[in-house]
Amino acid sequence: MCHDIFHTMRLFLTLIVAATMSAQPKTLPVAEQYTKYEFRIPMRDGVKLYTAVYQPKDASRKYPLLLTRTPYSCQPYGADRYRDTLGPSRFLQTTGYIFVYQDVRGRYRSEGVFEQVRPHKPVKSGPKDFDESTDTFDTIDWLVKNLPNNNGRVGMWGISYPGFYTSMGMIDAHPALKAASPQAPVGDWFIGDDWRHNGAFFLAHAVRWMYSNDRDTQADPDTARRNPDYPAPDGYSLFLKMGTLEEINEKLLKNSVPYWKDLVDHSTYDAFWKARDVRPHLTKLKPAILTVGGWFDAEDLFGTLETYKEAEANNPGAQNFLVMGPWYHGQWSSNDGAQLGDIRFRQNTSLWYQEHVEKPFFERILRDEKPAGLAEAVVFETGANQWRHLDAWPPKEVTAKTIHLQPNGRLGWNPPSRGGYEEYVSDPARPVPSVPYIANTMTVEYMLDDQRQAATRPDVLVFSTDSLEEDLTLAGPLDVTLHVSTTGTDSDFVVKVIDVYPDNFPDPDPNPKKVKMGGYQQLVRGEPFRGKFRKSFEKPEPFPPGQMEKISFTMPDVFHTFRSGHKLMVQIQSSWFPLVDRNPQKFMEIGKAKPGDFQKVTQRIYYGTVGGSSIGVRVLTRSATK
Ligand code: PG9
Repeated sequence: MCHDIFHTMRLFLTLIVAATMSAQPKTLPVAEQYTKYEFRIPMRDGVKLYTAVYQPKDASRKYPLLLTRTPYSCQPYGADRYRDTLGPSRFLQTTGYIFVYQDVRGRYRSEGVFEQVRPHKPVKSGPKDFDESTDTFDTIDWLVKNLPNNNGRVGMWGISYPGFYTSMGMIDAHPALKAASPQAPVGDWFIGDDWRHNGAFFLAHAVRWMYSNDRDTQADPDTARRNPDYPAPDGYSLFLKMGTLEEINEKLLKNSVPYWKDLVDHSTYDAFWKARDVRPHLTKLKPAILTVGGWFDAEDLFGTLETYKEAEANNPGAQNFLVMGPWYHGQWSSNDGAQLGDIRFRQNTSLWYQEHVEKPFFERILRDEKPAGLAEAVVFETGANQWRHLDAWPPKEVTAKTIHLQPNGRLGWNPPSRGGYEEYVSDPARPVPSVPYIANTMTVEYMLDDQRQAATRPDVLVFSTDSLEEDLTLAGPLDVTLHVSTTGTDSDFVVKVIDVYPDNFPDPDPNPKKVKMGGYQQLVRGEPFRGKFRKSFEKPEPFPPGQMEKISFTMPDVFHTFRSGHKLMVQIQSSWFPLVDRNPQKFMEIGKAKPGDFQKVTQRIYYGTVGGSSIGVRVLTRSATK
């Protein structure tokens, strides 16, 4: 009965939302509303940074500033050449801000030397010592002292790499920086962001990004995004044929990308990665913070959640907010957010966020000088397709429960009464494809793609519940415990949590891709773990062949409702290619592996009362959802 009322309310709410679908506001062409100026702003060591300023033409009032610092170029260059749009959304563009874009040190038109994710220096060696935090400070100081009609209040925003620069700007911030919105910021590159997840190397992403971005942009100022010269559209066979990381570097990147070597050579969690871990520096933060990210962000989901979490833990009483939508990397600023891959959200989630969360955040703090007036966490509940306004993330109203692997491919809330294992052969010559279609880069939708093809493979273990009798909402991180053995000395273990749609689930209408949604296996969360790091990310250890070993790791938070009639499925496999590089399954420096090092092994995944395998989840109690 209770469930029925909830269902009816949900329907009613959905109708209201549909009736008030957010739409883009009308904007004037940028050059009609703004005048562009270019400056070279001096930093404390004398280096000058190129800065483009778009100043509202209407000089009858004062405006706050919105600053973005980027390594990707402030194009177009030239005082008479204007960007097509300004700021993170048209809602802010029409409202009127002084929009500022800056090339970071060493990129494009800025002087100095660039360093990828320049480590923060908590202690400076002298008054001229700099990092990204001081470059932001010096820039803001110059802007508020020199730009006419500014109201002395600055906001900062940036998506992805610019999100990292926003995080850096929040540290030891200039007093004029009142509001900061790191969006998809990097947190830690070995544990969960772009390049490595639990030590496993994100091959397809690294190849594409490195080629496009790791070059001397001062000498070669071309701002166009490039792709490596992929000789074939099918990344699976292309990368497989190339075989080793050395070959891929040679053939695709032509040995031309210095940063590739850093990524591959730093194969453990060493000083290189630790110096780039943003999290320890997120203390004593003064600006109000709005961290924004997507549940299906293939690049920086980890960094987003960790940035919010660290800012919350280390800065009691700070205005610190989290927004998580059903988005790919940056989708909240690039399209209406009504759909991702085959999954539809039944509303314009991006536009709604821009209008009802992002704009009020900056407006209230920078113009009205009021608290942001937002819920602590504005989070989209996937599966149920609703925004929720919560007073904590993860929500307080959760019950910790454990989903256990059981015999005969079953999942249950209790450990099985008898122990045992499931077995598969992992063959690096036939790795499990990471997507069920042809692609040579990491695709934006891989994190919610259909897993039906993977489920048919003999090297993918499948465990599932029965059809659920009522909705099940998971809110928070997923804690994986596996007991495994391998006949090799190293191996990856990929764990995927999947929402299985009922067989009679309707297809979309229109249905241009002719997708069949009945029985769809939507990935909700999946992560690889490189087995040699099971005891330490700093000191990898070989597996003793054939011996049971424990692996435990945490997968980034989800907020997903498995609707009644759906099933919860877990798939386990030892490759995910070419998303993740192939593990030779032999304990060694994988960057130096030769074709003959890759070996077939037999894996066992154990279930049981002791030494079983399970996923720890937080189940939301219904009264929590408003
Ligand atoms: N996620 C990408 C990135 C961030 C930081 C460093 C390097 C890459 C990006 O899209 O910018």
